[in-house]
Amino acid sequence: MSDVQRTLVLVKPDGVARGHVGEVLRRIEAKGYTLVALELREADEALLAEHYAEHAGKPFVQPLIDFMRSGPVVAAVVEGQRVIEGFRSLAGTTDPTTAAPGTIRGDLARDWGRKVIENVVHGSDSPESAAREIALWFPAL
Ligand code: RTP
Ligand code: MG
Repeated sequence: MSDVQRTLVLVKPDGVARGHVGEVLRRIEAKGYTLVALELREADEALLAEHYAEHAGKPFVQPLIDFMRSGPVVAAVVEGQRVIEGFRSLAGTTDPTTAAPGTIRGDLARDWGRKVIENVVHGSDSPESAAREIALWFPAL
């Protein structure tokens, strides 16, 4: 059964600063997914507080927002059959130290001993999150 989805992908400031934008997009395209929107931008506090609303109140949320404001991010909407799950699989698990080699986080990220986990990319975790996040980052879509 057809289950074409859209997901929000972010290349986080660590990924942009370390020159991994092309590599992340290359992996998305090599997998066969389609880019439907793409933008380099600086996210503000309000956008990030909304984006991370599910984490409100957790101790890492403000350090996370500060990290996400430390430089530009690349925001993309990516489309494909089961792409939400598929991109999470390409990204690897949250902690880059143990993320599997071959995944974006496993190959391109590591623990730098900082306040928040820096792991190069974000991907929406469910159809509901994807719809909410795409509306937030790309309201014209
Ligand atoms: P993401 O939302 O970025 O795709 O990552 P995720 O689903 O794998 O992880 P999530 O639990 O949603 O956490 C969002 C991001 O917050 C940072 N984080 N830091 N204890 C910590 O220092 C901590 N826990 C989470 C990470 O950047 C994580 O990706
Ligand atoms: Mg998440």
